[in-house]
Amino acid sequence: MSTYRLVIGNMNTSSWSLRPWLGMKVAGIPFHAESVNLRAPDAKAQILRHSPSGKVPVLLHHDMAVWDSLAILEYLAERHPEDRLWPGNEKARAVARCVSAEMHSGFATLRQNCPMDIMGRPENPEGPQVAKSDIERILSLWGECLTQFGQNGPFLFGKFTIADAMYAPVVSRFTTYGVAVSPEIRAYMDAVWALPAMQEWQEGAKEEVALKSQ
Ligand SMILES: N[C@@H](CCC(=O)N[C@@H](CS)C(=O)NCC(=O)O)C(=O)O
Repeated sequence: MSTYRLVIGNMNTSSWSLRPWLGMKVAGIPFHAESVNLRAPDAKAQILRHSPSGKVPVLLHHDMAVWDSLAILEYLAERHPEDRLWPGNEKARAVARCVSAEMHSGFATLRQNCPMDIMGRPENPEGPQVAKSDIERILSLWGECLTQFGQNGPFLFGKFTIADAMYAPVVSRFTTYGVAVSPEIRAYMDAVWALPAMQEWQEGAKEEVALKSQ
């Protein structure tokens, strides 16, 4: 039985939850997912039972809680070195950490104006225009990673890594908001979107939205 419990938010909208969930699924690390409906009146109290920050995702493992998406992925990369969650090459690994940290701490304009909504369509069609400079920076860094490090597979560093998990919600946003991209970037986004784990997350989002409308 899995010893990991991952507490996540709504699959349709919780972009931070998608990151470790996808990383663990793609790496094949078994875990039990528990979700909190972030719109429930007692959501905060439910989350605080597990996560000292009052936010999801949180990974529960034995007697400890790891309560931040990137920290969870780092914790798993250390515990499962055989899964190579970071690139093996030192230079590629440093760049993968930079782009992951840049996503983690930045792009606030994109996050505010183009929130992840897998099943929805933008309420704010101006969002991509407002977030133009964040979008341009992401497209540029994706292009650089793919050109420099992406020779051995369809992902930013060839094989799927934490960097792809960190940007998966952006792939969703660019898809649903209809951001125009080059064929090279389109191929990258298609590879992320087509991952069986990404399909599973989308199915979960679909079921969640269908239940809400009943
Ligand atoms: N830096 C955190 C951010 C987590 C975060 O903002 N989570 C949102 C959901 S996507 C949340 O828990 N919101 C509930 C709240 O703030 O009450 C991480 O990477 O895990």
